[in-house]
Amino acid sequence: SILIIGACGQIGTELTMALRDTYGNESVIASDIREGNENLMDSGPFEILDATDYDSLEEIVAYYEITEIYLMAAMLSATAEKFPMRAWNLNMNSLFNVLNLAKERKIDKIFWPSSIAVFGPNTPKENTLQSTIMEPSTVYGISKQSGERWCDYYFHKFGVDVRSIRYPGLISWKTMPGGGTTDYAVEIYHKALSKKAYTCFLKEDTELPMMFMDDAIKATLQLMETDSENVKVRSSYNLSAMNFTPSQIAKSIQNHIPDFKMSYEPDFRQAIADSWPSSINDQEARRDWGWKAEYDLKKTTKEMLGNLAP
Ligand code: VAH
Repeated sequence: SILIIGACGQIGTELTMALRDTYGNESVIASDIREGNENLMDSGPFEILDATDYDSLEEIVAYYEITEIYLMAAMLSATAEKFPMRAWNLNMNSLFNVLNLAKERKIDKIFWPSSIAVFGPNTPKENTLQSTIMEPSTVYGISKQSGERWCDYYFHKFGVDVRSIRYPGLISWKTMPGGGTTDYAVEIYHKALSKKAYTCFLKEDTELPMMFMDDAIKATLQLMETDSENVKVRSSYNLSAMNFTPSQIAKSIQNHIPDFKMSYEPDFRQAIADSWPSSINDQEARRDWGWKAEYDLKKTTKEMLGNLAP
């Protein structure tokens, strides 16, 4: 069966539902440091789990006969800048726990999320390649770059079947935004509907790679379901869907809510966003396991407003 660690997070919540739809509720065990929404809690097994606690994790793996783990627990970029050592401890020790379970052959397969945050200020910003200069300048980015190196090492050294995706900023409506620099692109829809106005913490021309959650979930399942020999990248795959600026997303909202007002008050998160690329080249994901994005900004705005509208 499958265990999701961090099942109550932005990706975890939707990944749990998608995996339960695909493999059946009882075969997908959700776990997190705290309880989640009733939909997630009522639809299948749930365990309170601290992802850094190896013994508790090992117990759950044995009890539920877990064969695959999706490790979605992490501290995101903005929060990690406030608590560097807590972020490093959570992001790295949770990964070592899962990699070592696989090394001991206690589980067969792992999914671990990386991020465009692995790229840094001197990475070429347009059409950023799979393999390029990577000097991340955020705690979160450093932990994701380091995690990628360990995934690649455990695959080559111990044959651990760990697979990973460098997610762009993710946009979804089923959970509230939590600590991400790209989360302005989630908050904006809530505020557009509740206040017809949003004060953005990034400058209007800050172009970032973004993706609607349905595409991110589709890619995750596609990568995990493809044959192991198709997975040529064992650090983490670049993945791309769209890239836009705060002013562009504001305009797409104004197509639905004409009197929506956008204002700008950049804060500490501007420096984080400025260190990341504007667009990503994902030719390897297309080549190796048939990746193709479906949602552009127009479709994303329609979906977000449609699902969030009272
Ligand atoms: C963050 N949403 O903002 C995450 C993501 C690329 C950004 O890693 O930290």
